[in-house]
Amino acid sequence: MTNTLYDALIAPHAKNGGTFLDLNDGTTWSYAYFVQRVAQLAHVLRDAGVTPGDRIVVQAPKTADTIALYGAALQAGAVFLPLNTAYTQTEVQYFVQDATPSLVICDPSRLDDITLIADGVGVMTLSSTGDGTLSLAADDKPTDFETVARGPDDLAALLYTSGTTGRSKGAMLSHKNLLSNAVSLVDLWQITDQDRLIHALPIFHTHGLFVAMNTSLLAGSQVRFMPAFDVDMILAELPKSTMLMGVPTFYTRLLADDRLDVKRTEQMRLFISGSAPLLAETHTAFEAKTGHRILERYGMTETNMITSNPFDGDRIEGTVGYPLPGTEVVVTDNGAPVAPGDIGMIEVRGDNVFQGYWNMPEKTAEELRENGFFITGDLGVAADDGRISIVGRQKDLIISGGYNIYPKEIEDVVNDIDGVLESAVFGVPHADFGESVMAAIVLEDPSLTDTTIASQVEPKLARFKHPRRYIVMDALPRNTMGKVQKNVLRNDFRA
Ligand code: MCA
Ligand code: AMP
Repeated sequence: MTNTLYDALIAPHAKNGGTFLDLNDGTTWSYAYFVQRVAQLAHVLRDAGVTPGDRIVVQAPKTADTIALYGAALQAGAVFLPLNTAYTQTEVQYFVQDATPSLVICDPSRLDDITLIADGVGVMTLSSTGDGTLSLAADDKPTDFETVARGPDDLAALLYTSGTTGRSKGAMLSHKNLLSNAVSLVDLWQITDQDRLIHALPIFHTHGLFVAMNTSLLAGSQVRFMPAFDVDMILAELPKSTMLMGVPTFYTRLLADDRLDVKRTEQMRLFISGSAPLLAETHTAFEAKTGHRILERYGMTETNMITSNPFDGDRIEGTVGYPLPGTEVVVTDNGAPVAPGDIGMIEVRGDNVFQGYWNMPEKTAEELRENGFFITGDLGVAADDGRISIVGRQKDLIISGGYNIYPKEIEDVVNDIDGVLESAVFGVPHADFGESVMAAIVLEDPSLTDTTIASQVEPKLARFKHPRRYIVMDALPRNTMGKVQKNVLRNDFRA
């Protein structure tokens, strides 16, 4: 029985006694134990009625069992659908209705909330202390499981990414999409079983789940698995580790600490940054303090990683490097390639590119060309030698601390409030998060206050999407076509 990802990432470790996860409580999971735990959880999934191709929705804390659950979903032939733990009940309800999973897994503290919206679907719990119903059920299960056959084109995961229309779209990722990218990255970044990765990212996004965990599993490296980002903890682990993957906020926060220096980072082999633009000044300051040049790479949920600065060779600040092996990148104007040095739309094709949006054939057709090129919405420039720089975004998107925030989703919620005529949500520079969310609003009812508006937005949207400031205006700035000029708002309120 073959199963593309399971066979490459998990099965080879059945007899590997080396450490896989090094946890906060001082305990470790060997690779061999991980393989057994994956099998136990696969039994629980099957007993809960999960059949091959079924989606399982997972809004769970970052624990070793959550990673094993990802492995179990692969082994049982299911489609793993992780969700940001910050999502509210309203947000989760949309994903459950859209993806029609056969099982939902959540933190015990959310059980009542989630059961209410799960619409008859089974709900199990996974807690950070190991006493959720899923983990307890797994404890008694056999430690082997007959792997379900899955081919390269079968779906392995469904990751939601917001859209400019305000409705989140489920990106369908196949076994081949995920494996091909992991193989390229392990090769390019020269990851081996001698590496020890500091893992402080969340595991519900491409970066922390696929870029970090799939590469570690493929290479058999050790993972110092932290529940969340914490400067003290990372500084303590640097002398014992070889790699760190982070969003730019990780690096600006580390830089602000005097304990970061050459000596502390001597053992480190590679610092990787992605998910948001790394400022050239962060790159330069990091090198000055540690002697390491951060390797910046570029990717998307729909495409996995697209480009990377070289491991050997120049890591140039402000650029995202070259297309990964097997990945084609073109910079276009309406689909036609532009000359090197000219700005255009970044388009990408390769085994890494997703299968389309779940239940949204029209959206898929708009963004994924028949010739296989995916239109990223990012504007870039290719140098003569093919090195890519991102210079802007055509899509209306804010990236705050590595989380993507689509203004339309917030505007829809604000506009729904009685007494609000219209709104425009935009990003302004923020020293810690890169960008931060602001909302310009035009009121019908002048007595409406910021606090009333915020109190109506907050239960509906995850905390990181909440506008940090509301600005009341008489009218939104518009161009002659009537389109709201967000660049004007950004300029006026950047300070
Ligand atoms: C937390 N808060 C945020 C964010 N994170 N607000 C805006 N943007 C954020 N990213 C809120 C908290 O709810 C809290 O609210 C307040 O800000 C301060 O929290 P703090 O403790 O400072 O935050 P933190 O818990 O330290 O988190 C910051 C973080 C975290 C470490 C940067 O956001 C993070 O891990 N980001 C990584 C995201 C990521 O993995 N992105 C990859 C996407 P209150 O005011 O209530 O206190 S995958 C992707 O983009 C593609 C494929 C790619 O290329 O990788
Ligand atoms: P997501 O929708 O979460 O997959 O985020 C993908 C988006 O993050 C891309 O389309 C880019 O706009 C942005 N992104 C990812 N990596 C980088 C990077 N290194 N520099 C600039 N933007 C990036």
